Amino acid sequence: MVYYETSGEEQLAKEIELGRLLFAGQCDFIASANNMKALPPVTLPEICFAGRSNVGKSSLVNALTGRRMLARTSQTPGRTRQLIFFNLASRLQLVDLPGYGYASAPKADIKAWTNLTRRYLAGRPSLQRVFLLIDSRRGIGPADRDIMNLLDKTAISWAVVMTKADKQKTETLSIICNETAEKIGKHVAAYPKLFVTSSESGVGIKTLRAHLARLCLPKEDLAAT
Ligand SMILES: Nc1nc2c(ncn2[C@@H]2O[C@H](COP(=O)(O)OP(=O)(O)OP(=O)(O)O)[C@@H](O)[C@H]2O)c(=O)[nH]1
Ligand SMILES: [Mg+2]
Repeated sequence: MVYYETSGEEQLAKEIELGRLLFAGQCDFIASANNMKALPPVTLPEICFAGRSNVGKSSLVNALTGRRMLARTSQTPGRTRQLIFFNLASRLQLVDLPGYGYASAPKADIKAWTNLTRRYLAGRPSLQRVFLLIDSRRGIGPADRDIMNLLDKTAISWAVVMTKADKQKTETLSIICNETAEKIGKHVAAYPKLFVTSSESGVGIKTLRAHLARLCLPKEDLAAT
C-alpha cells in the first residue's frame, strides 16, 4: 500500500515534531471570500483543501489545528459556501474550500462557488499545494477526475488525502488506497504518496501536519532536516 513515508524513524520523529510545533501555534480566521476581489492579499505560502461536498474538508482543518469549531462542519453537503482563509502561526495560510458535486443549496449558488473555486485554483500565486480529499468509502469519482485534470492543466502540485478512514474496514481501505494510488500515479502534477486520515480518530493527522510543516519551512532549514 502506498502511504506517506519518510527515510527512517529518526527522520520521521523530527518531522512530526516540526508539524506539532507548527500546529501548536495560533490559528486565526482571516477572511471569507465569495468573489475573486474578496480574496485576501497574497502574503504567506498557502495550501487549500478541495474535494466533494461532505468529504470532510472543514473537519480536517479542525483536526489539524486541534480546534473543534474553527471551521464549520455539517452532516448536510454544502456547508462551506465561501473560500475560508486561516492564518497558521503567521507561517502558512490554510484555505477551506466549498465542495463540488451534490450540495443541498440553490443551483445558482453552487454554480457561483464552483466557478470561484476553479478560478482560485487556477490563478492563486501563493498556492503551494492543493490537498484533494477523497472519501475512503467511495474512492475517486467523476467530479474528482475533473478537478484532477484542471490541476494538471494549471500545473499546481496536488496531493490526495483519504478521509474518514475510521469508517472503512482495514482490508477494504487497503484496496481503495491501492486503487487510488494507481490512478493518481498517472497524473504528472500529483504527489505520489497518499495521506490516509480520520478527523474522528486522529489517524494520519500528525503525518499530515509534518508534511505541511515541511512545505512552509524556509529553504535553508529544509536543507538541514
Ligand atoms: N466518521 C467520520 N466522519 C467524518 C470525518 N470527517 C468528517 N466527518 C463527518 O462528515 C460530515 C461532513 O464533514 P465536513 O467537514 O463538514 O465536510 P466538508 O467537506 O467540509 O463539506 P462541505 O463544506 O459541505 O463541502 C460531518 O458530519 C463530519 O462530522 C471522519 O474522519 N470520520
Ligand atoms: Mg466544509
